[in-house]
Amino acid sequence: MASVISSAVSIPSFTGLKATATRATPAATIKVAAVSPKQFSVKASLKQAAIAAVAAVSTSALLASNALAIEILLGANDGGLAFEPATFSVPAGEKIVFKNNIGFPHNVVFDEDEIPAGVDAAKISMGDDDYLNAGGEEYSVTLTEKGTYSFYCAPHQGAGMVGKVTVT
Ligand SMILES: [Cu+2]
Repeated sequence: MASVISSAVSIPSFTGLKATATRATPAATIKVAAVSPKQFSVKASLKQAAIAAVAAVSTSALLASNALAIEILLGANDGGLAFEPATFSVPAGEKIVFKNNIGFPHNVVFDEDEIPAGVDAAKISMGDDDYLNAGGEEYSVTLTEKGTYSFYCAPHQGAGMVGKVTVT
């Protein structure tokens, strides 16, 4: 009995817990008759706690994978030197993830003259000389002031790699 309880409580992972729960259930069924009702209720509540823990783990994993964020590709899929999409909207506070796709190095620099008043362009931009050099590298920024923001990729601004985000 004790071994069933301790293994059910100290499960390291969701997968491991599922496996243990499968094993523990028949054991509990067999041993119910041998233990007092009081012992059984303690065990049952521990099992319920373990089940609740599983629910909490799977819920947080789900939230992590669905975390509010918009992804902008650096370099269009057709090979163009562009943000994709180049124009988009996000709610204030939603993370914007710029992800290296094609044609890097790229970077993300907000135009200090085309962002809402009071926003510090340096705080939301990569440095002019900071680049995302490898595929899949990301730069994330969260904008909290509503308004429109223009940005560009310093190496490719002349080639038209510019964008605009509206924070709503
Ligand atoms: Cu670029």
